[in-house]
Amino acid sequence: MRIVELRSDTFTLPTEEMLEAIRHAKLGNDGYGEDPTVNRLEDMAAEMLGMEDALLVTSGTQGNLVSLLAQTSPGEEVILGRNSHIFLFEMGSMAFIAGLMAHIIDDSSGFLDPEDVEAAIRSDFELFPKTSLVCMENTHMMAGGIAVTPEQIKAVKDVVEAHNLRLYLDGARIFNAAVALGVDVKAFTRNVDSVMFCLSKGLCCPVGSLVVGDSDFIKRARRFRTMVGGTMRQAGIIAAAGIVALEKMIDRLREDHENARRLAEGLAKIDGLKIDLSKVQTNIVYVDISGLNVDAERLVRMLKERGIKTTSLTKSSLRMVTHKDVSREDIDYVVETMEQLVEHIQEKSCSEG
Ligand code: TLP
Repeated sequence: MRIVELRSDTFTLPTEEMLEAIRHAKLGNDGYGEDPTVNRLEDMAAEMLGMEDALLVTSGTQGNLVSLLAQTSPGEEVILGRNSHIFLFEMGSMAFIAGLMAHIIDDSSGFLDPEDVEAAIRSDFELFPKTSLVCMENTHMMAGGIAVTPEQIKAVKDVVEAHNLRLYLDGARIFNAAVALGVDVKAFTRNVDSVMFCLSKGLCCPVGSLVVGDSDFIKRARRFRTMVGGTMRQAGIIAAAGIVALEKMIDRLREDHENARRLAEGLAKIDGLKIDLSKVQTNIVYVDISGLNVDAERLVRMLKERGIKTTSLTKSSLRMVTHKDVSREDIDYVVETMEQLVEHIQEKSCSEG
């Protein structure tokens, strides 16, 4: 049976070239700053993003955490989207570990409205917590993987700067955003103070993310990485694949976007399925199944029986994520299978009703 893995782009397997690079990587103790491959990857990342320095971390979640720790103090408030990964999917670490208050605002469109940000910033009143940081996400995962534009980031930056705050970008899929909008990644990063991006998603590395920003911030982030047990030793094993990712794997994200578009357009034609095609800009497709008489978890199981692996992040929608290990033929198989399944579900609910 054909297996199509659409649960996440974190399922991508490393390329042969990555495995070769890992095999031949020059290694040292990164806890002493002596792994030449890690140092090279960190320099490359800083340069590509147009910032002073970078830090290799184990995951996007760890990168977000050390970034928050390095730019805030306990008891302070962070403004971020209600649907952001940091708020929804990181075990509340911003409160549990960093001692921060989350001031959540609307991000259903994928970006933050500068007026909402302005309104959420606390005035300098002695009973209020101090606002210290604003976080954005690009691409915005829960908003359909939409690419936030450099202008939308700049508009928030203007507000943030006027209040002497810092702007942080969870750029787990920032290269997807750059490819989708046809801009250099620096177009996003020139208007933020700090950023995290993942090597382990569409870029296909087995593990790793990078935190990037000014040298003082990275120095602080490095200490917090130690605190959360993130100091790795011969981490050149990870960095070697990361170097291949940055050199070779960015342009091909376009294919993932084309496949997501093909998938979305194919599924949108099926009666009972709804897809907001305007939001399908990168490699993520959300399928609204509220028009079918079936709950999302059941549909996920039915698809799995046919080799198609998806997730349901809500009761009435499925998420499908394209990546290197999903081909155009796989997409066509998913559309055909879904057509048959939906027909079956509708026949069943007619005969039951
Ligand atoms: N997202 C994962 C899951 O956690 C939901 C996925 O499959 O999409 N920021 C954003 C925007 C993310 O989407 C993710 C991972 C992270 C941070 C965390 O990265 P990791 O998984 O490396 O900790």
